[in-house]
Amino acid sequence: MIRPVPDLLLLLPAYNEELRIEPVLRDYARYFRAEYAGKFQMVVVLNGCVDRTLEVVQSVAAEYPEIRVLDFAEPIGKGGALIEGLKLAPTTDLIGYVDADGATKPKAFHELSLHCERYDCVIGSRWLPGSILHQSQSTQRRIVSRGFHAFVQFLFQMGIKDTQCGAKVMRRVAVETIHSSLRIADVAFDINLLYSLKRNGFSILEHPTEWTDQLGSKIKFNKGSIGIVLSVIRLRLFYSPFYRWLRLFRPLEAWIYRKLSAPQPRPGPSESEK
Ligand SMILES: Nc1nc2c(ncn2[C@@H]2O[C@H](COP(=O)(O)OP(=O)(O)O)[C@@H](O)[C@H]2O)c(=O)[nH]1
Ligand SMILES: [Mg+2]
Repeated sequence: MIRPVPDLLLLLPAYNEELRIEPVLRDYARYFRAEYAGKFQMVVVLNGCVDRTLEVVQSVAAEYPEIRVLDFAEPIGKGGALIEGLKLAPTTDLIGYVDADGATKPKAFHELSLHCERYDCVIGSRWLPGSILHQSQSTQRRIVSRGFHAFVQFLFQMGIKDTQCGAKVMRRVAVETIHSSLRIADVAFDINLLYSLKRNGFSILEHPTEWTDQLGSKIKFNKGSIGIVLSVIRLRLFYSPFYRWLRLFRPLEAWIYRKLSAPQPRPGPSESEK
């Protein structure tokens, strides 16, 4: 049962964000203190930062007890960081994530969370009528992004226009149910998450959101984006009836991933299911 005002836990995956994260943490903490009657917590999930992000987050957290930090040494990528953060689902009612660069403002995230009253998962969308996009992406990035979504739609048929928006929020039970099937650490993590939710019968609302493109992307498109395309194909194969016949090719798969320097999640229960 969700309380009248559910507990809300927000994850912020962050990699070398010393220059962008401080105002974002302050904005969120102040906004939710003023506007949210339930318990609100923020957990910043770092891995392998080579700048002062950890110190910056710790100094803001000293002022705002609702902020905590998790720091992993391994190069687990944004997806790997979120897989770790989502393990906190049992400690809250709703759990979500946003980018640490302030692309999603606190009010926009709050609005998404309100729809969890009726849906198991609510995702921000930059491609639905009603969405507001500030400082639009370059034409080249837009084309790549739309091409990628057409490819994802072709393979997974989820009918979701924007799988990659960095703002998503879910009910605890949905995350607890699907957590063991999260295995993709790179940018295809979001597709892994959404497809697992759909397969398990959870409802997903794609809701128009306000998004501000920020300069200074930290996402590494390893070796000409081949990594992410392979991840998407691998994910599709995983859910296909042929997957167990492909066991023979696992060493080849591991070799390709090493060559592409693609991030891998931390080993955990999900690994044993592979
Ligand atoms: N923990 C962690 N966070 C990451 C990693 N790579 C990117 N991020 C975070 O993921 C979010 C999205 O990255 P961003 O650079 O804004 O990507 P873009 O705007 O989509 O190109 C930001 O909060 C980044 O700091 C990573 O390897 N580990
Ligand atoms: Mg960004």
